Amino acid sequence: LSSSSPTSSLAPNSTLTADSLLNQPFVIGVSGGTASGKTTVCDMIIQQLHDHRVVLVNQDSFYRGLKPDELERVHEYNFDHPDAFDTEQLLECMKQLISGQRVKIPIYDFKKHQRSSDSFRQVNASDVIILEGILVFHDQGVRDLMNMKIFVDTDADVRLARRIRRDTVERGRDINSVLEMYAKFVKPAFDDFVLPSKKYADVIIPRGGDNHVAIDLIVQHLRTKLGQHDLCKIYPNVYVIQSTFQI
Ligand code: UZR
Ligand code: MG
Repeated sequence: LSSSSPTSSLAPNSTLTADSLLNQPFVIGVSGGTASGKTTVCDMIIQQLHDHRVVLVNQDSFYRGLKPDELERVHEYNFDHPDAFDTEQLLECMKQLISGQRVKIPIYDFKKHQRSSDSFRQVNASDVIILEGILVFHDQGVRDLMNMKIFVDTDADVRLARRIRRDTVERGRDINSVLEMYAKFVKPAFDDFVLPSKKYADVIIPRGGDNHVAIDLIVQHLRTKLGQHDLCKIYPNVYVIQSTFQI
């Protein structure tokens, strides 16, 4: 423990000051290509941190609902482009959550390409906030809110196979339209926007949810950080020396 004065900010580069530990939740960004296993990785982290308050925010929830003319030509709509998301609203929600407020998160319907007009998901303040999505590292403002950035790196053939299964079983699509969309939008946007954002990651997990060792290491690190958080609550005038972490 050190008595040097901490700086007060949302700590970038996975470092935390006593100030940020005291007042703000730990924010984790989880990115990666479509069907890479992002949701599985998040679920595993949440499961292992069962004794902490953890909340999961999906970037998918912030898809803009399609306007009637866009709905008519839905096959020409690029859902994999950064502009498909309402990033302003995502930022606003994240900032409120980080400041300890309860927020309402929109509910997006993947079959209708619309947001629910009358229902929201109510999310309470937490110790850990996980923000998950294909493009959560794209916007600098969103990136700057994160204390740890994880990129789930899964081979493209594995992702495409999973994507076909998911879209036909869960999202009511036929296989031809899935393949057409993949070639026209999903793959080019992965190359143009998702892959370039991998450079911002602190931790890269190969093979996604199958990689138990990586998830154990991440959870161990989080437990250390959250332990420091508890310590700061008990001894608010004592500062924690910053530590770094790499896999
Ligand atoms: P994940 N998506 C849809 O299929 N329909 C929509 O209404 C909105 C989004 C897809 C989107 C992207 N692309 O590849 C994927 N398309 O959801 C991102 N086409 O979700 O990270 O869970 O794969
Ligand atoms: Mg997902």
